[in-house]
Amino acid sequence: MTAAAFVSADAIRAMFSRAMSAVYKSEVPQYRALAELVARLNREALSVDRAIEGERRGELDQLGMERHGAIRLGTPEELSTIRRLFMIMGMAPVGYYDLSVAGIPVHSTAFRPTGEEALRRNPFRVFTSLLRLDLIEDEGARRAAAAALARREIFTPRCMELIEEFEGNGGFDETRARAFVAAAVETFRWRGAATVPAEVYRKLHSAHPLIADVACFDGPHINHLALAALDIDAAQQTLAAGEMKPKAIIEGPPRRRCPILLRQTSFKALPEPVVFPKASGAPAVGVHTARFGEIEHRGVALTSKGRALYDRLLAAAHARVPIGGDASNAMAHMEELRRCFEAFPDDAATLRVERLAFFRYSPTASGAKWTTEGEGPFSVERLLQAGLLQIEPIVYEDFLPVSAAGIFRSNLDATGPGKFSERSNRRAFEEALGAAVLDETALYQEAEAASLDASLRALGLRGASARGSTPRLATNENAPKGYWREGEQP
Ligand code: OOG
Ligand code: NI
Repeated sequence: MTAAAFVSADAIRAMFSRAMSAVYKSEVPQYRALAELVARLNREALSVDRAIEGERRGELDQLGMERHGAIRLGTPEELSTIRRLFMIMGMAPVGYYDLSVAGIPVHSTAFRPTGEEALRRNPFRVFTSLLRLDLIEDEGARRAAAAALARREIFTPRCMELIEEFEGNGGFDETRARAFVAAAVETFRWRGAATVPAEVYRKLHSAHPLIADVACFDGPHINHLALAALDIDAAQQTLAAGEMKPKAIIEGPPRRRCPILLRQTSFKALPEPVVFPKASGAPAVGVHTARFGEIEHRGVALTSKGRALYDRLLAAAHARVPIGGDASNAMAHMEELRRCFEAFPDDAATLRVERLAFFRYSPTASGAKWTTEGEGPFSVERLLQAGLLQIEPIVYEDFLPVSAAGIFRSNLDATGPGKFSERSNRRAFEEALGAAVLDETALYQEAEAASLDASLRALGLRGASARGSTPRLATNENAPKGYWREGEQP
């Protein structure tokens, strides 16, 4: 079969996310209700505020598509096969998240598309966690969990066959792509039956609720999907006023004119019936609480400097007004957060000049007509001032460990230990994965540099360097009219 007849990874990912959405809506009716609510609020936001529409033009066609989902795996083998499975959908592991510092015994990555065009076609990504039994004190629980995990096979034989076939041939035709999506969805379905007796479930649950969630079932059920809300504060208020109770606070930065990183909220996980096997007699019935629905709103990606400032301000707000166990001081916390973030510049120009955030450069309409005849010298600053070059934010496509821990915590029906002693183990994670995770900041950096490079070429300013590196600009010799002075390089 020729490469031309292969279905694209983007198309397979789109099929997969649509299939997951349909399955999850049928399994969790509250999620269907959330999707309807978010769609209505987004329509309202668009009709009252045309400016938002303009701002988000690039996002509109994917507004109703799920932005992400999350799964939790039990073994290194599961993680490495998941990497092969998501690769087929054009999703690569980006970033390492250590959640043990927040008392969650997992470490994680996000499988996601990395190209601009791929993200635009279908943004679906999967936050993927690997359980860390090494952090569990209770040896009995650790052993019971490991034994249950060793017995399970989370991929169907057909799914494994198709993964191998894909790797051998380099692609899928339409029929195989459909068969693959159907087989992949099987892995993430909900199982209403536990694989261990109720006593074992309770034992694992009391060691940590996450262990029970991962080790007592035959597969890594998708535990939530997330939709994009144009106005996440309005969505939070609407949820709070209705039947679907949201978590106490929106995770991430406060509301701003210039949104940064990622803000998230969710309705809380619901207790669902589970059947437990019994050595003799009728199976026992119990409940398990794991699955929920989430809303997200994304802003500009931050540089390492911007991210350090974000982390510092967030930590300050959490230190000054910690959210209590019952979250009764959520309002005071949000107010403190807003106050702390006054120190974070809130306009695109300052964010760019201070190198706090990443921007995409493009020539303006007048830039397109512009020639360098009789002009010069130029710098990025002057091209922006002269209205020849323009910027737009590069959207943050990743996750935030403190926020993720907050989401985990509000959806576990018990509070675990405060935190594990900080033992991040990226090496073990990457060994299990069978690959290194990509560095998210480098991806944004490259996207920014490539856009500047292409813009300078379009403006006829020669000497811009090859893609991917910081442009090295022309000197006097090879740029007769428009040129860059050494000291003015961006
Ligand atoms: C994942 C929680 C993290 C997010 O949006 O930050 C997450 C989980 O509960 O398994 O999805
Ligand atoms: Ni999430």
